[in-house]
Amino acid sequence: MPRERTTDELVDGVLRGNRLLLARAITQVENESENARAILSAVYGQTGGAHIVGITGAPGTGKSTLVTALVQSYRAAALSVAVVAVDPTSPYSGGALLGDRVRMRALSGDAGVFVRSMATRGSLGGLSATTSGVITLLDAAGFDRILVETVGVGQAEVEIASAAHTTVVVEAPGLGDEVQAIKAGVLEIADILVVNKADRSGADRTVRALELALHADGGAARAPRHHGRLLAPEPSSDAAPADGWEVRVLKSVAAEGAGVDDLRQRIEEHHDWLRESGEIAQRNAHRTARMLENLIHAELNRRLRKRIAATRLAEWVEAVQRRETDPYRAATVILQELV
Ligand SMILES: Nc1nc2c(ncn2[C@@H]2O[C@H](COP(=O)(O)OP(=O)(O)OP(=O)(O)O)[C@@H](O)[C@H]2O)c(=O)[nH]1
Ligand SMILES: [Mg+2]
Repeated sequence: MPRERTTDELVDGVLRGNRLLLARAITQVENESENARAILSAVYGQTGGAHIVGITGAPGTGKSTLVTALVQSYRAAALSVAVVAVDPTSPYSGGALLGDRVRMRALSGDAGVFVRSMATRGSLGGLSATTSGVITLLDAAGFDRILVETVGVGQAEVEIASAAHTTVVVEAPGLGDEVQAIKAGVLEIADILVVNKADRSGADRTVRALELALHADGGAARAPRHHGRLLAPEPSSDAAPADGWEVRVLKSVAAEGAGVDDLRQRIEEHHDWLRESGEIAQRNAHRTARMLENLIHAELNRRLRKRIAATRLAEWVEAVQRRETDPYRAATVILQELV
């Protein structure tokens, strides 16, 4: 049995980038343990250095393969990188990535790489406080880039965009023919689109369909975006600001490493653009606001659960069943007693 580490030891270990202690601290955050909050609070002052990149998209589009290849590209560029896979269906240690075993083994002894799969989305569901806690730890540990892979199923895509500086949406050939199949929400959150599996037929059609959908709003895609929302109304339809970000559609064959360096470069361009345009401040404000909201929700939920147990909920249920009261009135009365 490894001995329990004190909060101070974990904080110190995280800040020194000690992998073992970092892993322990992450486990504490995942388990929402007693001292998780103290650890996060203590390291938070040392965060802000990492560029956080969300990689999202439909199941099986090749996100994990792409992330693995991206990690190598980052290492070749002498940048350290941490990977968080949220609710992975294909674990990095095996599964669909068996073909990459050799490459991953080459990475596993590398102090500049840290890979963590998270089997939980936290007690609230969604990409909530738990994931941003893990990102906080990795940031504090000094990684230059943090890649967060989530399977895009509606809400998860939007949430990753709130947690990341740059959002990459991964598509694969096969849906390009039907523009209606391209979810509008996906286009709204994407800073960069990638059509992976470009070795398959129909890749160019998918690229064109995406480009068409992107430009369907008369060039609005070139205006500064804040996760889909225009920051300010455009003065005129063809006057995209000089410092606007252009959402481009790239192609890759992640399984062969093709197009991966280009993708990394485009991510780096977005990183630079965020800083040069000042947009980084807005994204960080947005990230912080979401983080605060999530933390408050989580804490409120925890407190309410604890106190609702003491409200003799069963008695209220019976009273409603007997039609002595109704759920609407009951909820109001219970809440009044709680807060
Ligand atoms: N033909 C082809 N296959 C690929 C490519 N990239 C990945 N694959 C394969 O696609 C399958 C799914 O790859 P993953 O990387 O696990 O995809 P994923 O998006 O992470 O999947 P989930 O996490 O389950 O959503 C695997 O069998 C990969 O080998 C590619 O560029 N071309
Ligand atoms: Mg995956």
